[in-house]
Amino acid sequence: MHTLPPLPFEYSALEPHIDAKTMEIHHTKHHQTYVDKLNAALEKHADLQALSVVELLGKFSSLPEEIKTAVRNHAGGHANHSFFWSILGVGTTEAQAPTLVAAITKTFGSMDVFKQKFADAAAGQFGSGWAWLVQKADGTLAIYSTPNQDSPLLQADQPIIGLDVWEHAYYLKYQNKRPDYIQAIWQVLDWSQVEARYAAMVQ
Ligand code: MN3
Repeated sequence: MHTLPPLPFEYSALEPHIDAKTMEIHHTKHHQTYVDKLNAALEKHADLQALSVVELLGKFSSLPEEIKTAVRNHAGGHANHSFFWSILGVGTTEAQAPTLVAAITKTFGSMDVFKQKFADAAAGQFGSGWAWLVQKADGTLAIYSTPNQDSPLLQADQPIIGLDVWEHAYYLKYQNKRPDYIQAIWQVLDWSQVEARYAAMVQ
């Protein structure tokens, strides 16, 4: 059975950038629902129940047709949210991500250009979805958005930074002002965590 991972911080930890009520509902209601629906989808597939969501998404094309949509949405939702919580936190700076900042600067020209391209991807995602910085299989970095709960793992890309742009992630505080919420990510990103992820990828 898949279970809801505890948040690595208090619901209020990201105030005022992301409010406690949003974090509580997002974690205990939205994320929990993906976990529950994934477990329901795997009920009749005992051979798949021991796989992690990363493993499930990694072998997506070989999964039984009747559970593909549920895995795409709910293993995707579970993986995306678990990832998202893990890279959030206050009190770090870009200086704590030297390997990643060097790679971003080399790829996109500067951190400012990178942040603008990431914001453009997040703002440009029509309807619900996510914005991502990923490492592709060839080792290059890329920015894109995905609809719904589609995970970069579906195309064998490794997420480094992700931002949930579903309205449930920001509507209580930001209402229709998605661009303001997008800018808040730079106040609540745990650079030491994303550095650790990226450093492990490029070793
Ligand atoms: Mn969400």
